[in-house]
Amino acid sequence: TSALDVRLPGIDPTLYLVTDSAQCASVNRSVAATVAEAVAGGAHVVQVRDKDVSDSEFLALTLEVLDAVETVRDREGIDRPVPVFVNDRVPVAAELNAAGHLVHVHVGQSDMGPALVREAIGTQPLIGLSAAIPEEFRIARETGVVDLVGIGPVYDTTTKKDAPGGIGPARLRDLAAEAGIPSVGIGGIDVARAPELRGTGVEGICVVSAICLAEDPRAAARALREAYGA
Ligand code: TZP
Ligand code: MG
Repeated sequence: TSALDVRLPGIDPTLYLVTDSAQCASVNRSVAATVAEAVAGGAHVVQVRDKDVSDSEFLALTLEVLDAVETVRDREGIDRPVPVFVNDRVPVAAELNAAGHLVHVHVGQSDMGPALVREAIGTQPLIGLSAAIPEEFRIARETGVVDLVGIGPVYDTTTKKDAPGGIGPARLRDLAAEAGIPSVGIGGIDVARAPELRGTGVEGICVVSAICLAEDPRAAARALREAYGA
């Protein structure tokens, strides 16, 4: 049994969509509609990320996304679970889970630490963590509570304003090999670059603008999966 099966049972992390509300709005499409189309096209992990709204607005947005995911899974006959992560916002995740939803939590290095997140949300939800250097992976492994790491930025990106420069596919390969936890690459990934990430050892690719800004997010998701070779 691989680390993938243990950490992410039944889940297909090949293509992971992180939402950006402003990018979706700029192409006159809701976040939920973008998610629905992307899931139909093969993005089978979703993260709701919005740094610019209140917790109550974020909660409402996450409920819309959860509903969109379940509706599209039904309609398209997608049997695998499509986990929905929230970025940071641990209290929102705890509230949703207490209400009977299942949402997962992704945190960055300057957010609540994974062990505290685990205490707050219990054993069932998945925990994702952004990591970029071996020391961060070591700590993530030692806590024993991190299910998925996001490695990046792989390429330069303008989506995350404070992001450092891209580490490149070779460095991604080194980090993925050392991670000891299932990983995805994020940052500046598009259809043109996805082929460079084949064989780097990550379980999948994670994108924001390549789907949120796409004219047709379903076609974009399909094209990304194909370009990545999955
Ligand atoms: N974390 C590292 S890079 C990034 C985040 C949230 C943004 C990636 O966005 P894009 O548009 O796929 O480059
Ligand atoms: Mg954060």
